[in-house]
Amino acid sequence: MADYHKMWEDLGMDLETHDQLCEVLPQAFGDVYLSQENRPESMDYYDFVVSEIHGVRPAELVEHQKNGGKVFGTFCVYVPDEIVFAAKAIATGLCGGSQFWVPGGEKVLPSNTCPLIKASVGARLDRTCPFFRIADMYVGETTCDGKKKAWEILAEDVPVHVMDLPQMKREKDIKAWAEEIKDFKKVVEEVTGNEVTAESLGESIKLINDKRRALKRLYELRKNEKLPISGKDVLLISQIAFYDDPTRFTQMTNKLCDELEKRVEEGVSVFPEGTKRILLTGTPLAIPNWKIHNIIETSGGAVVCEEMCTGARYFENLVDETQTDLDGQIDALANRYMGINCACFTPNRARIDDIIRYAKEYNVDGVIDVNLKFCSTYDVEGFLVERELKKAGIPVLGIETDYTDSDAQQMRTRVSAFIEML
Ligand code: BJ8
Repeated sequence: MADYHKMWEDLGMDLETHDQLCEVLPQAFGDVYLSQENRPESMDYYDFVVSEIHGVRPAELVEHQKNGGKVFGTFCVYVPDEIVFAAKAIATGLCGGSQFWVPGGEKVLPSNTCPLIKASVGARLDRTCPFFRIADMYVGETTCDGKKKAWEILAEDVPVHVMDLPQMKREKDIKAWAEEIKDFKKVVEEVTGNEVTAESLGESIKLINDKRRALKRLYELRKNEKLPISGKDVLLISQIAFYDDPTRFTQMTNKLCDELEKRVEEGVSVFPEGTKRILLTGTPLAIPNWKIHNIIETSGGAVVCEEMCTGARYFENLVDETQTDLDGQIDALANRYMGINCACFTPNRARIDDIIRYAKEYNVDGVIDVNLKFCSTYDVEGFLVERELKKAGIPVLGIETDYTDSDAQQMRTRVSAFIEML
């Protein structure tokens, strides 16, 4: 990896602690990823991005700032990146998926807080992630209670704009979300000094839709009986989608899909025959949280679809590209984003319908409902999800976990027993 210490120092990072993270990540990545056999060649690109995760992309963001551009950090798939890109700014995901950042978060948050929130707050306050240092503004949202309160703590250290996400999906809620998007547009315009026009918004709608189309194309390939790519690799791609330059990401993902289509034609599979097909549902798996995929795929299973924010919720449904004026475009954004089915909504039957539909489309043998500890919305919803899946005759296993490895052995035992039973 190239030496980025100067950039990290300029970003005010805690270099000593950060070096510890840089030491463990390549080992973890090697163990989980590079040990796989017969990976598609085009995975080289994503491997490179991960090997330089705190270098290459942060350097591009810093360059963008040097040229007068702004960077917005986001934590949730309801926040419309289109508005940010339409103001010539860059949006980047900021969710933390490593235990490394959790103790930092626990300095200010109760320990019985979801690890995703603790890691995100820890990454900021401990100054150990360049993305968290670079963002000029964080964009929070009123999804779960833990996040809502975490914004107040983060706002003492960095400018935060919070979007008020409705928790129901009535007509008036969709209108309210359109109003929130309008307010967000104003904030972005003020921070960047650039106006969002119908033309620039039209372009960014197309830009982000193209990324969604590429991801959808990738997922379609996983419907094949012979799987041309592992679930682990697709997870990595989904995680990188939140950080990477959207144009380049789309191009590289389409290139990968070309290779995978050839594999499908030639009948190449990365799994032996008889491998059980698993659908994952639940809370997001922020980078570098690869635990559940790794356990499944080294226990006789293959992950073929994720009904998660690091998965189908991120790319399903396009924004209507036919609108030509700002009001129409913002309504189109509100409609598309309010179509996401997060457990913070009530009721949320559409999520269960999605899971059952995916289970059929991807021809799965079983579903694993995997949720982060202390995430009460997904935990409570898990009861309904699991009951409805059983009713539909789909085997399901519920797992609650965090970012530590302390439960890995126990998880492996449960996952293996589940897969054997399928
Ligand atoms: S749309 S899932 S990205 S809120 S932080 S809710 S795990 S207790 S992340 Fe999320 Fe948006 Fe919904 Fe998706 Fe639970 Fe943790 Fe809250 Fe979480």
